Amino acid sequence: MDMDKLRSKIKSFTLSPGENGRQGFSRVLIQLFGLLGHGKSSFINSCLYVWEDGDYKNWAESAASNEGCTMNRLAYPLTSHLTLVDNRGYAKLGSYESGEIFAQLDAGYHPDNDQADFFIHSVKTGVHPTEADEIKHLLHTAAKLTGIYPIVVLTYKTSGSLTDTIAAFRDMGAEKIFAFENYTLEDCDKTRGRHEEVLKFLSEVIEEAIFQIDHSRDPEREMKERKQFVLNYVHEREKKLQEDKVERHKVQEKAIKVTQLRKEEETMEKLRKREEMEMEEEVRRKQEEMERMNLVDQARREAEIRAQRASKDKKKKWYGRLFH
Ligand SMILES: Nc1nc2c(ncn2[C@@H]2O[C@H](COP(=O)(O)OP(=O)(O)O)[C@@H](O)[C@H]2O)c(=O)[nH]1
Ligand SMILES: [Mg+2]
Repeated sequence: MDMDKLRSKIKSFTLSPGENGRQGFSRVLIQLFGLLGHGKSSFINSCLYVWEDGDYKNWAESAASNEGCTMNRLAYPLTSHLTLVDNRGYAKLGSYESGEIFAQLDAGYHPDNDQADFFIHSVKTGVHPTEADEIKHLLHTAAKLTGIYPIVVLTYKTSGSLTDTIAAFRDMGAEKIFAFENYTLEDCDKTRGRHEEVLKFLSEVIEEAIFQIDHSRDPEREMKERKQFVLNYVHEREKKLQEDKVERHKVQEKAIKVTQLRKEEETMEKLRKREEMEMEEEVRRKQEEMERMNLVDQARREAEIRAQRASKDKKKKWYGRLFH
């Protein structure tokens, strides 16, 4: 389909042919979730830029630093039936963040609320293996929650290994993967490839939305199930956080006890060593004392012998003189 046809398809997209046609849904929200700085706002800018086909503007306030990044959800209507939503970005992806995402997705669900939410996971090309598990969990849960298989938007198309990233997301079960080099303030020269890719993405969302809404059987029941799911998820997450806290506390206490025990052992060892040294000192002193006494004894005996000898000599001299 050429670009003009794609444009008119998006422009003429509507969901409510009758009172309860399309199950009462008339608007589609394209909700972007993902980590901070992964290009969600720039992607919205790219969509608006392509759609308006005028000058590039920083509508969604894309920012190079975290400070300027999107902190809450803001809606950007594209047509009266198609709205892009920039959600708060996350610094990391864990069960806490996933829980928030599910709660935000759920907040939009209501049969009286005429909108159908679309979960779009926006991620920089090049997924780190450690992130893969949490992303997989997020995609699967979002699919269960929305009844729509998440669409993955890869940004920074030319900066990472695109084939590997696409393969990784296919492994995670993502059906629709779009790769973009976003238009940014620094790089906004219109290219046919980028314009076409954005229009294809929007057209695909429309197709998917029509299919899903037509095939959802009982929106009232599904809504209840989703609400229940989010409640359970949040409850389980809180429980897990609490358990982790208790576990951390136990580990800390154990570490403190081990340190105390080690200190006590060290003190005992020092005491034992000191006693040993004192005993050795005592033995040494006693030996010296004995040696000293032996020497005194010896000297005394030698003096006696000398005295005896002297007295014998004296006697000899005396007898000698007497009998001469
Ligand atoms: N090279 C390149 N830069 C991008 C791309 N997408 C976003 N950026 C830049 O990355 C930074 C963060 O983008 P931003 O859209 O604010 O991310 P967000 O936090 O997910 O909304 C900005 O400086 C953008 O100009 C892309 O596809 N390619
Ligand atoms: Mg942003």
